[in-house]
Amino acid sequence: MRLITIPISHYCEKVRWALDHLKISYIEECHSPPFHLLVTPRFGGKTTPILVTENGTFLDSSDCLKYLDSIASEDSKLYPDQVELRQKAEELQELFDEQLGVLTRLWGYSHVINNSKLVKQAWCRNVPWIERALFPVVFPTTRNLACKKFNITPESSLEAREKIQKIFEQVSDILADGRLYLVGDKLSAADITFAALAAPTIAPPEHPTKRSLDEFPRIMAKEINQFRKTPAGRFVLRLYRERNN
Ligand SMILES: N[C@@H](CCC(=O)N[C@@H](CS)C(=O)NCC(=O)O)C(=O)O
Repeated sequence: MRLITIPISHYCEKVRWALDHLKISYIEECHSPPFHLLVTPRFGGKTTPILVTENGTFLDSSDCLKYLDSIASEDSKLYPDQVELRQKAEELQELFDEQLGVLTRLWGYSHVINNSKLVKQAWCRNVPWIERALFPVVFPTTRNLACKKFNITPESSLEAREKIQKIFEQVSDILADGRLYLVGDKLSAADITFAALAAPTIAPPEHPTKRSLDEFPRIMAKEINQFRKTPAGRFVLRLYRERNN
């Protein structure tokens, strides 16, 4: 399988996690914005992740997980068997995909988008040398486009933070009865989706970016610490510790 990514993308991280969890071997092809746009249309898409398989190409992270589930062995399914539980997992996944992922991206970028050093580290990990070399040339325009596209402003960042806190509260409430996973008694697509899409606000030490908290701007690190202290934040830290074990 081939996984086409913008490596920092948390939607890509979600699919990477599912592949690793299922112990499926794959090649990750990393691109930095805007160079992904030279690659994704070849597969009929625009955004990343794109998963290329012998049974077809999947252009959305949840479609990738559903495909991976369909080929997973009975004991390592990503979605619960039981209809009600599966429905719950899909509902949570949709909430995280449609809201949490969009909000954490906005919040994360609002803290770093004007810092070309941090953005370069984030965008250029494992990408072809030519994309890395052209980063200084494309960064100003790409940054402006990203700010416009994701509506990154101080006000929207504050609003995003509040909405993320609300979703964290929802997740903390689900976990309040002491359960280990959001749905059912083992790791499911709902957990992977939550942890991967929440990761920009938690910066788990085991995350593939291997960022430590002192590399982030001070205010961002302070807010990450606040997110980490919530039950939902501690859940993300635990799932990352257990990842690949
Ligand atoms: N719903 C999509 C969202 C994917 C997405 O937004 N990917 C972003 C990276 S975080 C992307 O590739 N953006 C580049 C672009 O819009 O050109 C999914 O779950 O796969």
